[in-house]
Amino acid sequence: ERPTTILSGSMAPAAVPHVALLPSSGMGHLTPFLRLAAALASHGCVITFITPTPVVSAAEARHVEAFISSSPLFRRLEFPLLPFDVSSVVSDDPFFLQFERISRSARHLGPVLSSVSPPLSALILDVTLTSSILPIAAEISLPAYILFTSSAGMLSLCLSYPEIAASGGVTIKIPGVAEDLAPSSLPQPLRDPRNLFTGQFIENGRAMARADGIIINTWEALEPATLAALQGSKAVSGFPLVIPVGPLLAASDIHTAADDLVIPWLDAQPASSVVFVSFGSRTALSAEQLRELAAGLESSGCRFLWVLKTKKVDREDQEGEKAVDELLGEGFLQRVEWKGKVVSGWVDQRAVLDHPSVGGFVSHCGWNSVTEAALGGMRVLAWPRHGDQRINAMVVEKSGLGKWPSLWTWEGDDEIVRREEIAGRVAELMASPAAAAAAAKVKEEAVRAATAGGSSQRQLEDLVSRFTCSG
Ligand code: UDP
Ligand code: G50
Repeated sequence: ERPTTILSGSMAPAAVPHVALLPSSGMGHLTPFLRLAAALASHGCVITFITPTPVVSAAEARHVEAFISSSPLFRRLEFPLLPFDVSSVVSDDPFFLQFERISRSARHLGPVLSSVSPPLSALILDVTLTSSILPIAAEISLPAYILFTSSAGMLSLCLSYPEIAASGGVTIKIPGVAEDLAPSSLPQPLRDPRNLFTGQFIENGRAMARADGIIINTWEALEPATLAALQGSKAVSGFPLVIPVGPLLAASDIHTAADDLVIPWLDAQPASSVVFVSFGSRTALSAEQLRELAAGLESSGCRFLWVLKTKKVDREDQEGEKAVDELLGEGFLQRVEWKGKVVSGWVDQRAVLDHPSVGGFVSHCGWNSVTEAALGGMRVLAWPRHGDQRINAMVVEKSGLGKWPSLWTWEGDDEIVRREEIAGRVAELMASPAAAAAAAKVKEEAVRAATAGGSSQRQLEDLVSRFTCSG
């Protein structure tokens, strides 16, 4: 079958690549897929966006909906999932369970992909689905690319981990990252070999070599040593191509009620005076840690905007003001009213990071947040909490985007980070012109990579031309 043709500006027939995108679950995974879809469409691709249903969070449902209706180049394809008995696996993480549920429904995806019209040129799948979905694409001879949703540092770990686990993990050598990584920087679930995530991670790490390429939302100037190490191993036969296309730019913005509270408040604050505090879409701090953070922000002397999350999945996340006050300490909201804002619910983080009143970012270092901070030129105080975030925090520190107090605890540790520590580090970040200048330099490089002629734009063009050849 031949790809459809259109007449280009020069009247020569050109193939229109038709690409199917398959995200897994969680906003951290959905977001780069939406951004990649927009980037591919701007390079002339038609996109079929596959949604495994039901989705886990309300935010995912909303964002897919808004995205699909934003352009006729985007088509939506629902992939209904088989029922899945969660009692058969070791994990209580709703997102890991969804990775597994999608994987166990994989055999129904082949016929769906074959029936799409016009025929597909390629499939781009989420890294968490690698071992289950690559064989399905291979069966129907469909070129398959992985979208790796985290840093190149984390990709290097993911590719190295099967061997590290097999050898008992005495030294944890991660090419381009660390000669001997501290075990405490590995994602927490990997400590338990029976954990659902651990099995998936090892199988996906092994299977990745069979992909036609690994697309990643990073860029040469942000992770030069790691990308060089990864791309250098192309010499090893069978090692897949690593394609850095970042920073991926926003696809479509969703405006929410929380934004209506936040943006006018920011408008009224002095330039670069506000520290933005957020731990992403799926990280809730313990009640004790929340109180300590509140007290730390209060005594830092800085203005702050804090997105408060008390539950992992947003559908459960609606706290009234009274509950928040009890949680953060009696009278807190009233005392800080003149300089601090606490919001619960979704705020448009990109709009916040681009706001001139915001001068710093306390971040959990989810990879999307790191790339957004880089594009906003926003200095970061890294406070990783879970999973890949310590590896990402190493990138933040090494690139100059921010600082990581590596002794600060994360999920699963007994100790919490005390208010004096938090206050000191926040005040230091906000008072440092050197930190602001270093972050501004990271922004310059990020913008250059994403601009016409930049390294990531060239990678995208190459990728699209590969779709056209193999479609
Ligand atoms: N995000 C947002 N508003 C919120 C929470 C999150 O816009 O209130 C966005 C954030 O900008 C990022 C994504 O959701 O693009 C979260 O992905 P990330 O990788 O930073 O962290 P995760 O949520 O997966 O831990
Ligand atoms: C969630 C998490 C930890 C974590 C990741 C999460 C990653 C890293 C990439 O999404 O994204 C990755 C995840 C799963 C997999 C392979 C690679 O099987 O809590 O590290």
